[in-house]
Amino acid sequence: MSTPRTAERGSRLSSIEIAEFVARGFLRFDGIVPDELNEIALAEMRGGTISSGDAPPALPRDRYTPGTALSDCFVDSPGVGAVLGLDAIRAILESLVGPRPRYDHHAVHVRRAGEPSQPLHADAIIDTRAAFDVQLMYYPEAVTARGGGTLLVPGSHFRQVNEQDIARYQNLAGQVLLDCPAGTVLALHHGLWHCGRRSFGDAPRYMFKIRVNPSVPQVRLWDTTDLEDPGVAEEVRTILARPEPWFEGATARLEQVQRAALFRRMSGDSSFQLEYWLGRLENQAEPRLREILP
Ligand SMILES: O=C(O)CCC(=O)C(=O)O
Repeated sequence: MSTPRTAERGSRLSSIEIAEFVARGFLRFDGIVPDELNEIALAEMRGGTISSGDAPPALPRDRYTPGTALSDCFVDSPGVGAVLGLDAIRAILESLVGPRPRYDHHAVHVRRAGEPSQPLHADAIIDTRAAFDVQLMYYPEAVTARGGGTLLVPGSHFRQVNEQDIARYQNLAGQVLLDCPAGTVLALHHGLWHCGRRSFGDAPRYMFKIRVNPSVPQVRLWDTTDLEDPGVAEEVRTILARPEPWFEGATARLEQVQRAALFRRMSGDSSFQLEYWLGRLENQAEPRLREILP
């Protein structure tokens, strides 16, 4: 998986990174959070000052109403709150969901030693919106694939499912089992299939997850200046057309249509498509037929 660089400087994402997000449904930022913050955030998670939004809150401040401005959440937290306030993290969110994202929910996911695998799932229910939410997954400690690394199925985000309806799938070609340094953050499209995998480690693994909603139309929110470069525009198309190993032959076209439609919405380029897959679906013969029929 690539490690995008632009957000690490606190600047908005590039078109290549957005194309990766559209195609694969997630971006990965290795070690983007500095060690000092990782230590404080880990202590908050271990100590329960940052707890799961679903569980009785350790502190009243650790529960927020969905729709609250993210900037009003975790303001007293020197760990997780400071992570969310990092320029790099704000730049990622700004590029994907825009300024002033809204809090949806959060959870601290702990994978205990020997804990079996979670069923494969997508969060929430079948969601047919054109807008998308982003889920950040933040790992304050290094994670190994065998030590409870999260499993992701790249490119699965357009396969809209109801939560654990996909639980019967154990392994898919091209799946990613996370293995990452401390301070890594993933940014996921809300539809991405994932699960906490069995932990063969001997210590609990902590991960802070937060879902945010956009408060503006998700159009040209990233640094789009590079789209003027024909080389970048070509690379974007290549990424959007690239199949994942679990696509079966011509099935790839189904994903390409969805990717083209999402990139079209996000770029504001109403003529964008990959080959003619989207255009053919949009072709309305009736007006032309009316011209030639009596
Ligand atoms: O613990 C993990 O690695 C993933 C957990 C998760 O994201 C979930 O339960 O929705």
